[in-house]
Amino acid sequence: MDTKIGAVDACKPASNDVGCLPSNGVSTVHPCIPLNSPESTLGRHLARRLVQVGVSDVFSVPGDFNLTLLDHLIAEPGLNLIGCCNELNAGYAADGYARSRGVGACVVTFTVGGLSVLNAIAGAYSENLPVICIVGGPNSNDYGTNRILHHTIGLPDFSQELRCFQTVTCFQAVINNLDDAHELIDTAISTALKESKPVYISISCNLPAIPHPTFSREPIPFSLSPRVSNQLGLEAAVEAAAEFLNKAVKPVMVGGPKLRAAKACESFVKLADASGYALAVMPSAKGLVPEQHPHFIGTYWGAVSTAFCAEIVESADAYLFAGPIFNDYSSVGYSLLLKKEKAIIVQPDRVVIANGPAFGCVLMKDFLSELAKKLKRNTTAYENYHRIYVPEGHPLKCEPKEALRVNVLFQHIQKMLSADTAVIAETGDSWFNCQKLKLPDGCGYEFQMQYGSIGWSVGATLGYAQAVPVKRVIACIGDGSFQVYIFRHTLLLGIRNY
Ligand SMILES: Cc1ncc(C[n+]2csc(CCOP(=O)(O)OP(=O)(O)O)c2C)c(N)n1
Repeated sequence: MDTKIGAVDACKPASNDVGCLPSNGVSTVHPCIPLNSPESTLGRHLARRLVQVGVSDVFSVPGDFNLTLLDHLIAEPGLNLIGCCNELNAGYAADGYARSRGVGACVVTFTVGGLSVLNAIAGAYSENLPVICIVGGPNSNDYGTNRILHHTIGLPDFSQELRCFQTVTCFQAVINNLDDAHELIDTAISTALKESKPVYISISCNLPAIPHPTFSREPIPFSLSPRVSNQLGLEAAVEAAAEFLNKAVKPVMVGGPKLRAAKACESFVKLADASGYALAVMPSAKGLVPEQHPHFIGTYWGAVSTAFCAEIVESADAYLFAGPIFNDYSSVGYSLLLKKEKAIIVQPDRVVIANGPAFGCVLMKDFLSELAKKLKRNTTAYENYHRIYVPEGHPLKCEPKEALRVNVLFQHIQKMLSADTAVIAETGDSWFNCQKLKLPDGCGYEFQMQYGSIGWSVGATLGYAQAVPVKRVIACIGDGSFQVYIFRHTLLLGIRNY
């Protein structure tokens, strides 16, 4: 019998398909079928769907298992394929892209690519970013055959990559059958958008070009049913919160990093406008709360807050935190002087009032908007801040021939900032230096405070800049973190030259 095992090249000239079986194989659909109906294919469907949800750039690294898929993505006029030198960079670029566009995508190859992009996907999970991670997977005919594939650790087990992604994505679609491919792709994409988390889509390498009736027409435009609050829960939560806050003498409000995933930045500002409350931001939410707001009192970060901010927040008799994450960093080693009985904690779909009631199925943006209508105006906390605030001294000027100091450098960076710029701050000293920048209205600000993976910012800068070409992106990166990128970059260039 002429069965070739792992015949990667067997049908390459005809179809570009990887690892496809010779004609005597067990396949029910011949993987090398001519592409006679390019419109009705899985590859085309995925390409159209990406465009429909707002992805116009896909970050990718080619490999044996995704070549046919990439051909279909390239063929889509609305998609721009950006080749990256390494999967980790592609994942970071998709992360940066999602921060600006609301969704990002990357395409890598089976296991060698998948395990390489995994760290970036974990980072996107920690930052609540919908990144669609697409992996070219094993030939559908190889499932269940006990074959060993290249680019794996050499065991006849195709689930290793999937198992790794299960812990860092909110949905996994393994597409090795055309019958349910349409449904799985749509479910994966909508879950990413609904949950604001990354998803994993593995597509068998032999399937993207095969016509199938489920793709026989232009996809119905993508639509997501909006999430809605439980109306009774919303009313009860607003009533309880208004009662709690209206009897406070000097209430404040503090924005947290989940404001973005909850799509509640605007309603948070509206609440500040209506209530007159002093407005602070957690360090991890820098860029999500307007620092030029008339009631802005700075960054609340416990003992390392900006001047006079902690005094006002911690002495308030009521504080509303919208979307906080209290981890070891943002809580300065769990040393915040906050009391649960004084706090209203608003999460993307839940409100907890002091030690008392919790209200589920209440969306943050609905809650903040409704609460704005019920609060008595109270500017006491802001007035107290204004009374004690002493403007910061200006950093010393640089003497002629003096070595450049970081504070002088950042004085220059500060002057470059406007609504037409965005700052990307890498983990390390850049985090702390960039925290001190005063962001003008409309100036973007991105960093990875929860995951803190060095090297993230270079890829993320590529993705962010690609998503908003009109903005000038200023990336602040320590040399150590930059070397992580350089190493990944030059290593590959070296191999290419060789
Ligand atoms: C992937 C990863 N590995 C290790 C670390 C731990 N770490 C945090 S900062 C840092 C050094 C960064 O050096 P540099 O970029 O020069 O930062 P700076 O000196 O500006 O703080 C390391 C290794 C990390 N955050 N992420």
